[in-house]
Amino acid sequence: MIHDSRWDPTVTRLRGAKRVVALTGAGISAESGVPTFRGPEGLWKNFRPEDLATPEAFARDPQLVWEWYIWRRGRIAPCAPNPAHHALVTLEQRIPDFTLITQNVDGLHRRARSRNVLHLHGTIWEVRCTGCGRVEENRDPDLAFPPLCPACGKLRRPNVVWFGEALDPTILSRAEEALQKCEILLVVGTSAVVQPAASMALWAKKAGAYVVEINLEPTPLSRAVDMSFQGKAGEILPRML
Ligand code: BV8
Repeated sequence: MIHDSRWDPTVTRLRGAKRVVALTGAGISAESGVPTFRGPEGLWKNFRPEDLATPEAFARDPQLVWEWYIWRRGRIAPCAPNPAHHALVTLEQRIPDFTLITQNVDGLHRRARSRNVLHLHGTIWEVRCTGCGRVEENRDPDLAFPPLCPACGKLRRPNVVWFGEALDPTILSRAEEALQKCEILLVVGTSAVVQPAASMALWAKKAGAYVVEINLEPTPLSRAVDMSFQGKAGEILPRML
């Protein structure tokens, strides 16, 4: 990919920026081999989100929901961070105040050594007790059944935010605060469908940020952002830096 002069305003701003936020979705992990949710081979293709990523689904059929997450763990485990994840680590090292807000539960930003990461939707590598709320790391890829809590004996679930569930208020307010004060927001690899993440770019824009979108294709955000670059995050982000 040659240098695109349309990048210049973004690159110039990034050079002098003090406060930058990156908001990422499943698309940033696509080049690592992690299936996206709504892409051609998307995770949701075989299942509808309402069928599995909801507390009702887990209450109705914990086994089915659990198996879907174990299948996803198996899909994600061999995947490594890609140049897009690493580019955001480099950016974090260069920018005095950098916040990474991710919708992803795959843990690849942490694996790439990003430090200030807000996981809006939790992580697939932890379980949470449905009884006492105890959270523990759990990377077991073959757990055939939802594990029981050693403390209270109730079912343990993936420590992710399902549809219809509220996001962690602390994480949400830290994200809001970062979006309110940032000079630049990079929105990378999200279809901008799931709320409240999909509204975050508009919050930043309203607060005066310069908003840049990087995505393979246009999204509902594309008209509202300052710059929209179509292409692979794994190519555009490293080149931009
Ligand atoms: C809540 C965790 C309230 C689990 C997920 C307002 C309006 C309408 C609906 C709602 C609303 N407010 C709330 C809702 C309901 C709901 C919602 O948003 N529904 C949608 C479907 C309309 N929201 C909620 O329920 C949220 N909760 O608001 O609570 C509340 C308050 C108080 C008390 C009770 C309740 C919770 C939502 C969280 C759901 N959990 N995940 C799991 O992962 O299993 S969402 C799931 O989708 C993932 O987190 C994923 O990250 C997220 C968003 O998808 P994307 O990341 O964007 O991925 P997608 O595949 O869609 O897109 C990939 C993009 O990448 C594409 O654009 C593609 O072009 C691009 N791409 C691909 N390859 C590349 C690329 N780009 C660049 N480079 C590449 N190589």
